[in-house]
Amino acid sequence: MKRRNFIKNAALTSVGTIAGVEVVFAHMMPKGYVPLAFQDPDPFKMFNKNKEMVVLNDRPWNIEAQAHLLNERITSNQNMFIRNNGKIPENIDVKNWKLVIDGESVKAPKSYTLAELKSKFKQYTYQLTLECGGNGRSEFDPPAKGNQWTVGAVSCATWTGVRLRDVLDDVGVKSNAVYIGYHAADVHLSGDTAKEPISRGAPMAKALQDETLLAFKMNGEDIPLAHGYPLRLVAGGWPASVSGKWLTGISVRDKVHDGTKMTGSAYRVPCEPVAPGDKVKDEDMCIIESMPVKSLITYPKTGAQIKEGKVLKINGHAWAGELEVAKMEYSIDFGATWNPCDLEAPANRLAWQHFSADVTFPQKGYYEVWARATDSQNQSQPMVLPGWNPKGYLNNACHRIAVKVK
Ligand SMILES: Nc1nc2c(c(=O)[nH]1)N[C@H]1C(S)=C(S)[C@@H](COP(=O)(O)O)O[C@H]1N2
Ligand SMILES: [Mo]
Repeated sequence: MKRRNFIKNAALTSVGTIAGVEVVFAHMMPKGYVPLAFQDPDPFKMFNKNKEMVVLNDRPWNIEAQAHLLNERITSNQNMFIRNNGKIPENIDVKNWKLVIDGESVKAPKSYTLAELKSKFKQYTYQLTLECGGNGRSEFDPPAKGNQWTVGAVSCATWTGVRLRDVLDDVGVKSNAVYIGYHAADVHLSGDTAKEPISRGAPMAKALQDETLLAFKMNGEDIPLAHGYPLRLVAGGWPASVSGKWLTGISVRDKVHDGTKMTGSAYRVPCEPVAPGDKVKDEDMCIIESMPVKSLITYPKTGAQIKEGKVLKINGHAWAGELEVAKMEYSIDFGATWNPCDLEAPANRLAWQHFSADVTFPQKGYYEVWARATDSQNQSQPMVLPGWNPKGYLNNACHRIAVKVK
């Protein structure tokens, strides 16, 4: 934030105007004073976020939750992380908003207004888990560049919209279709309108799933601006980067989509495991698809204290990309023994699942409660950091909280 204030100050002292208007008492302004008109907006107010959310970057905006903020069964806007690659679009004209479906593998391009999408196709609502591929990156050693997410780049809101499949059916897709790629209205940080900040996508099989939506509502209301108003692609269970915000286009491709952040090393991990710190060639990096099994203790907060002999109720959520979570356990002895948690079924496919347990402790002292989920293919979360990779993706290590019994 300082960087921009500095630039604006420098401009002000040389010009003596704000937005084309003379600053009459410019000579009276204390040295180093930042005029209100130039002060950075409060992101918590601007985005309607909980004050306990953590800002990782302001250019572009990247804001994460803390574990205890994610205790709600359905994530509300105020506790939902923001991950932007470019600048949020301004002056959105909803009436004239168009979604263009094009690409090598459509019979003929077609476009829809929001009103047409809403009236022409059946609407569906699903609760969908969206986790950033880089969630947990801060733990990697050697460190990986990028936003240093801890545990809070995950959400599970309800999304209402029409099925991408139904819209593609209406357009007419050729049999050589391989992939879809999205295009959006956000602006590249350079301001260059010829560049896209991000344009990712998914194979046809994912695009055609029942739960893959072109959504216009989040938790029953218009999608908040930061989360993709007025239209968003939502593909639960995959890296959230597939879920394009401010959606203006879908290209049906006859090859793997090659938009911004689909190629090189972006959202890719080594196809074969590598040693920490190894250099990996781009051609040896594979696109991340379904996210791995993971869980989060959302109650109580780490550092909780209870009286000796009392039961500690813990709860949280678990998710497993395309799969279901089959088993949830906790440990109070650093993973030596595990006890079962109660685990609920998901609200629908690709929604996270709630777990809870009554934890008792043998005596006074310091404990850690570790939580471990196992998916329907018998894959469990690792207790410590999993496979190191150059960009710091897919850290699904067990979440843990500290507890003091007094
Ligand atoms: N148009 C557009 N869509 C986007 C992004 C973006 O920068 N621009 N970021 C992606 C990434 S990397 C993530 S993790 C999610 C974040 O969604 P959220 O900000 O609604 O939580 O949006 C994805 N969709
Ligand atoms: Mo992301």
